Amino acid sequence: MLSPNRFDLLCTVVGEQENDVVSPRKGRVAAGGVAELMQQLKPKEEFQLGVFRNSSNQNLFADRLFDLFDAKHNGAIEFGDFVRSLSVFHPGAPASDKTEFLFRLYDLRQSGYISLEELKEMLLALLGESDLTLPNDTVEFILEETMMKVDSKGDGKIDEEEWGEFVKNNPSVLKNMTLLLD
Ligand SMILES: [Ca+2]
Ligand SMILES: [Ca+2]
Repeated sequence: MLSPNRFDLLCTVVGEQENDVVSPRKGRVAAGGVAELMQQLKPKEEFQLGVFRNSSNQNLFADRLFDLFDAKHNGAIEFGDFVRSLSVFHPGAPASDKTEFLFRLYDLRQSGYISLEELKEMLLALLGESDLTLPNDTVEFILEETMMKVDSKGDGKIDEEEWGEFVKNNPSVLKNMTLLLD
């Protein structure tokens, strides 16, 4: 089950690194919390998590990210798991790891494939991130185009193999999967 405040939990690891398990705290933490967190962990370097540009529309990503980071699925992220999960965002992490991580991120309902509906939710979340407003039919057009491009087997959903092919041909998709050093 996803909980809307799970990202807050994730961010509480700041300043609690000596504790093994992340504990809840009050108030919302901006998606940029991960960036802040990285600054805490590596004070000399400024990290930015490309997925999260602003704080208002991150819930979808945040919930799903929490789930992916929560290796033991016990509603808490242990510090070691957290660091291991974050390593996939390292610029030097293998593209195949990033590709797989993104697939799992987009497969919101963990059905093993990305449906048109999931694609839409992600697109709308991304548009929200960038404060871009598009008319509905433009959104539908982008979705259909994307699905057509990625869904090489033509069954209306994206499996992991199709996703891998698509990313290989469109490496810019992984752009958001790298922590940018300023
Ligand atoms: Ca799915
Ligand atoms: Ca397909």
